Amino acid sequence: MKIYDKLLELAGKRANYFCLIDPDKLNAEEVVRHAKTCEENGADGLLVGGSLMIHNNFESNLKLIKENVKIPVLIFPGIFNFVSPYADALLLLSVITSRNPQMLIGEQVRAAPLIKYYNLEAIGTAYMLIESGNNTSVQYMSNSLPIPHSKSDIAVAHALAGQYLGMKIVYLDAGSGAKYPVSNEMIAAIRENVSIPIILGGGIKTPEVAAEKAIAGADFIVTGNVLEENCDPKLIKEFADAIHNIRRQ
Ligand code: 1GP
Repeated sequence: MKIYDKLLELAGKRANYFCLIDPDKLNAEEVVRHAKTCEENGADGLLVGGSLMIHNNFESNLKLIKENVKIPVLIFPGIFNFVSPYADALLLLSVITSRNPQMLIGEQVRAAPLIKYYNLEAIGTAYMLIESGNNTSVQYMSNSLPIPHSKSDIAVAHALAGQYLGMKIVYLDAGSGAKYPVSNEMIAAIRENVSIPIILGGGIKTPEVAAEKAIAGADFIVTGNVLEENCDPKLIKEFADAIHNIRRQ
């Protein structure tokens, strides 16, 4: 079964929980422990990626993660040389809120031949950056303006454009370490207008807020920062339980 079909199946049943792991911030031992702790406490999948690569350990850490968990491992390529065969799939992001051609198509063209070479499943992703109270790494690194926090109509138009262009998933991101997450109103407005699954991340710090976002219509809730310094099994379980409680049937 393709990973995308699996994601559709999961999204049809309930809201789901993804943990984001930045391989650059963890050594080999830490990355295995972190990935296993996420799986054992209810994560439905792992996103692996980040905005910078300082330690040149992306591929070795990704391989270790893949060898140690059974849940889907998806590359979340903050940097487009993050293409590797040691993943179940790759979210091929186009930053559709950007007007920087390199982020819209340039980086994808660089990545595409390698994706084919590795026969990696690529999931075309309409990546939308939403203003979140501070200038986030992704905003700075992609040289892109985010959509203003309160402009749900602009966000809906972007999500619709992504869907009509054939993208398979919307990733609504306030950016890692956002001061505040994407609003419930914006999530609900997008949910009402598009049928493809919605991944939601950026600034999710408590299980209660994660549940709110799932109720508003997000199919996959991502946490990164909140577990980065302390990969607390109890907190992961609380996130997973709160999110899984939101059923779709
Ligand atoms: C960032 O959506 C992710 O792209 C996760 O954000 O690190 O703030 O949880 P946080």
